[in-house]
Amino acid sequence: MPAEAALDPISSAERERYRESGFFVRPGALGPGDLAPLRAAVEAIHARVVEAAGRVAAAPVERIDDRRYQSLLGSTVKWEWREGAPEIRSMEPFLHLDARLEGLVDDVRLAGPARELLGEPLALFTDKLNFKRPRGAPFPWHQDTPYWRFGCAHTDRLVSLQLYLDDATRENGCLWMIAGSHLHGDLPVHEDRGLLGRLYTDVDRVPAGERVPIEAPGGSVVFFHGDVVHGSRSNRGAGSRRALVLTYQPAGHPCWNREDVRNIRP
Ligand SMILES: O=C(O)CCC(=O)C(=O)O
Repeated sequence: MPAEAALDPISSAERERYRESGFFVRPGALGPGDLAPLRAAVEAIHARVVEAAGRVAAAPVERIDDRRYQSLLGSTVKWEWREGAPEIRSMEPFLHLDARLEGLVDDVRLAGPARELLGEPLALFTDKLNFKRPRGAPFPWHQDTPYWRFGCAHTDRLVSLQLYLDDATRENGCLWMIAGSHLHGDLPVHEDRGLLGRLYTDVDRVPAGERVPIEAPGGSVVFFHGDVVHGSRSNRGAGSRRALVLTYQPAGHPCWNREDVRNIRP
């Protein structure tokens, strides 16, 4: 974190947007000087994971809903949907693989607004790294809360953010949000889509809400509620659309599906 990083308190407009729509965006919250080392760090992780997958003793690839998953380097790696593609779609957790990335969790530009939204000291809940390479698959509409409910009793006290490492556009598969969808609790899902597929929201059966593409430059941060319906389309661009996803919870709780507690430094 650069020494000059300082909390920019959330405005009443941002608070209202979060309350009414379930999200707000801070364009360019991190600058180019922050992004270059972060991009290098995530590419180093990608290379290490691909290398680990090629080892004879690597954990086997498992299939859920015919998608490829693999436990590598202490992370659950989801491979790109195209059969055989040696590209990571997303992996969770990932912060333990690089100290520069791990320190980001305390950065006031990320944790500060989350702390203001929750109104209490924070701990990390979970961390995910999404690569979305060119031709990377869409992320179907979904809410995060139903996924986390297995293993968390305080899903109403979580705040997530997505930090774009690259400029995000409709073409390269920016995030989309359905404004106000967080106000309705658990929404209908596609029961016939398999084990994880049944966590995808059936948007034809949810209350109407504006579908908002979050087009924003690299370094922008989207803060969002665990119940807001969100997703992304495939990457039709020539470059990656990489992003870090962090979720915070009240201090003192262990990370999701883990035993360690990672409190945020004030
Ligand atoms: O980054 C994306 O395309 C969407 C990711 C997402 O919604 C998730 O990781 O839960």
